Amino acid sequence: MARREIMKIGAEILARKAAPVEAIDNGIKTLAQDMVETMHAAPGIGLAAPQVDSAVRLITVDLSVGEKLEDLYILVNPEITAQEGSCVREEGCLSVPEVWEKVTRPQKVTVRALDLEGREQIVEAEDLLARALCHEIDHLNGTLFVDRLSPLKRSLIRKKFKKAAAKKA
Ligand code: K2U
Ligand code: ZN
Repeated sequence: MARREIMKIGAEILARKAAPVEAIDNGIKTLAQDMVETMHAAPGIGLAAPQVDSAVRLITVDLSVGEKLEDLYILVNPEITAQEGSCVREEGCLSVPEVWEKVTRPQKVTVRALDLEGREQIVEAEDLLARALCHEIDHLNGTLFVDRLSPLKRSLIRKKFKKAAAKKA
């Protein structure tokens, strides 16, 4: 178990479509455990593998942030198979520090995925759990929540981080 560095907006891997997990081997299981530890330490209620520099379709979600084991989801090759309704709520992202903006998302989603034992699981989610699942699956498709804001807001935010990165370089 080890925490991993969280990639920030501007990192190419965050804009790429992650590859499906072909075999749930020890590498994937170690990555999953490291993602759980990194998510809890952030703290966060979700994390996607590209955020820790691994371009594979693996996400972790835990609304209890480590308090309740039954709240932890480790989902391999997750897919949204149904969605319903719409709601707006402020979102943040561990890869876009200090930015909180309202994002419209489905109120309910059904997600089909494999668990680390390779068993298929169907997750019926609503409200914040639905939002976290959509937010993390977006990461697997190279979409950040800022890409769902108005073009003006999105360009202002991207420019701000580009300038900060240039200063650091
Ligand atoms: O993927 C990430 O960057 C972690 C996100 C996940 C998330 C964002 C907005 C709404 C749902 C999930 C967050 O940074 S985790 C931090 C957090 C904590 C409590 C409530 C919302 C977000
Ligand atoms: Zn995020």
